[in-house]
Amino acid sequence: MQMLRSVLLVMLLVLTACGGGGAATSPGNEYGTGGGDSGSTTTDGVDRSKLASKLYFYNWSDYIDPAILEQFKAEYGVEVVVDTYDSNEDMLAKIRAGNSGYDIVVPSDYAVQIMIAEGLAVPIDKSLLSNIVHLDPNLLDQYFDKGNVYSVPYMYGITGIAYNTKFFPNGIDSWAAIFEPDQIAQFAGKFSMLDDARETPGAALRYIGQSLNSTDPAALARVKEILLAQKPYLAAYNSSDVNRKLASEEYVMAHAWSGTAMQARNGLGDEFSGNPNIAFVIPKEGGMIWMDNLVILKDSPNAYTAHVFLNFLMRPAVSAQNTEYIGYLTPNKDALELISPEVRELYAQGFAPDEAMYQRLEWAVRNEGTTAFDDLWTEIKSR
Ligand code: SPD
Repeated sequence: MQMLRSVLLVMLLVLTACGGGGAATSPGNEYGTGGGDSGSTTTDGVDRSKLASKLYFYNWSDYIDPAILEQFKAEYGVEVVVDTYDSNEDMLAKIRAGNSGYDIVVPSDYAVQIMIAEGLAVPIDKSLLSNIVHLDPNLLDQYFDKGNVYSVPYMYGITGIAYNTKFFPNGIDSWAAIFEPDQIAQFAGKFSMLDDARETPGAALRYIGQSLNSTDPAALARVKEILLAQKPYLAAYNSSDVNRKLASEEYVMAHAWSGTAMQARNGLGDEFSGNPNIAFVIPKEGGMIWMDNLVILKDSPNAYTAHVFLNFLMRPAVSAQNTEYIGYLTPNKDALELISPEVRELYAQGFAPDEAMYQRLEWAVRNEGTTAFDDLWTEIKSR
């Protein structure tokens, strides 16, 4: 982990220049068939005759620049149809039911572990992913998919508190600001927590000095008390439009992903304008670091086309454009040099981790005991 931390730090602070460019050069392996364009393998290595006319992408909301989908369609003639979800658990429930019709999903780390264990993912054919060379090797081969047999990283980020400096002129440094009744009463109905079985109990666990992976019954009992005491003051458990509600000042703060905070700060394309008062912090007690990954489903109807799309997303110019739009952190080392100075400046202001922050970040893992979080979350939500 130390190694990963150091490399990420170097990437973000020094932004080492690496090679760029990147038209796909993959061979046209046998991999499913599609009903789309006619033609044959061209200089980019893609066999047009095997492309489907549509690709079904099940992704988190506000997590891809729509212009990238237009570029893909213009180049390959494939329409990418996007449906969205707001938690790993919602995505998994839909996929487990089978015949979802989706080709690609974007599980976080621990959810990749679940998908592999449950046989929901197909092995990636790396001979179709010539652009994988642009990914930072230190962000590959993670604990949830050793060897990247089933997944490739899409974006990573951190979870903390996004807040409006107008209402918090002295900043925020502790989870107490969002959990303690005597501090939140004045902001009743004006803040949210993530609607997420791992994130929200995880934040409360860190607040009481525990690992966010702890399933110790006494710790979870305390977490339940904290979350139930907080609930009457919450506007909502919300993982979908926190960016918009922070930007419009309907919320004064929110438990949020770093990219959500960046979108609230910078706006999101033509969808809404940003608010320069938005800041982001990982509280002193710590928060979550996570990685979202591209996975092709076992029952994907268009696996060849899915690989072509993954390879397209890994082009440095495409990844940089996407990163700039959605505000998260790219694992593409050759995209980093293309990120604007404005976004890099916000990274330096806390929207990306620095060395001190890394000391208090933790990954969520999946094991036999972590089903306790699903039970706890069901109970909290039902109260
Ligand atoms: N709006 C896109 C949000 C993606 C967040 N995924 C990470 C979840 C980690 N628990």
